[in-house]
Amino acid sequence: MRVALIIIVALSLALAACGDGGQGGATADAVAADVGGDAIGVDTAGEDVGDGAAEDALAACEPVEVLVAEGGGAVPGEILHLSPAEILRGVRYRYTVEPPPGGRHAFEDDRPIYTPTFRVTALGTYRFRLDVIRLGEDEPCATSATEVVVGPGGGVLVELSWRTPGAGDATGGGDAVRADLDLHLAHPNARGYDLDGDGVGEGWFDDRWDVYWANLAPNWAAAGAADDPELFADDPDGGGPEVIVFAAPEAERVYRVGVHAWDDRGLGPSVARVRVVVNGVVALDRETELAHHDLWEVCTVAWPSGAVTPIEDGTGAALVRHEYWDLLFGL
Ligand SMILES: [Ca+2]
Ligand SMILES: [Ca+2]
Ligand SMILES: [Ca+2]
Repeated sequence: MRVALIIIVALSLALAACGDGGQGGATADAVAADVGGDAIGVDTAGEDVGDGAAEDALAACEPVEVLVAEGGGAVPGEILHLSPAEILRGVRYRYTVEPPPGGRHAFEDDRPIYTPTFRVTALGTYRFRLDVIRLGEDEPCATSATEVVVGPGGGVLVELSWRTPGAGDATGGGDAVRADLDLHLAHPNARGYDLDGDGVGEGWFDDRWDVYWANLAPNWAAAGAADDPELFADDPDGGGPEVIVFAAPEAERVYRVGVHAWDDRGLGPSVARVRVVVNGVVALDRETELAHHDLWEVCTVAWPSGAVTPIEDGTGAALVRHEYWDLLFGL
């Protein structure tokens, strides 16, 4: 094992050194390889570490275990470091990933590399596969896989998913094109726009104090990112999930969670589902139907108590502001 790791490190350095210069020949251009389905991976592109491996056309082919330095569990936002348990001669390796719904497919570094890194952003199980492929061939001669389960971790995690019945999408699964809903998390400093005319901004779309698709990872509280929230990605046409992780909220603050129906794509209303997880425990799990441009003010989250309180409209129903956007432009 020790020898194998030294080889991996040396090889990574060698690949890094020739990554962009073109001197590396075979490795320079062959990067992300689509192997069909949703899996997109990184490939070692035929780079060979053995001496005299050219004669290894019939090299022994066997599954090579994928090692994950962080182990079998992770939290959203964590970067995983993958490596092969050993390096065989006369073959190349290809990594691919099957993420849970809403998870991204791309590795952090798409150069040919034996030791790729991958950032997990969705809750659920990621399956990493390592194909062993004989040089000059396309199909793997051996494959292994390992799984990493991503759980919510500490602090606050907010997850939005949705289904759009008008898209023939009864379950939220599959590849149907759906409406575009957006998750928001507003800081108490957020002002945004005053669209109800009461003289106080509602906070949504504040370019510094609302976390949403145009403000994915603001710097709040102290310098540095440790106390900042992050929205990992905007999903424009799937069913989500969109996930905001806020591992270390500031004390004595009350934050608000919102969902805006940005574009129904002519498919009619969607059913939005929001889950708020506080220190690993689901504190709120609610659904509300939203029409085009509706804005659902979902709940408040107080810190450090972790209290999650649904926002209601005075009759006990969810507070949904209608045409929240049209008004902004006087439409
Ligand atoms: Ca979206
Ligand atoms: Ca207002
Ligand atoms: Ca900060």
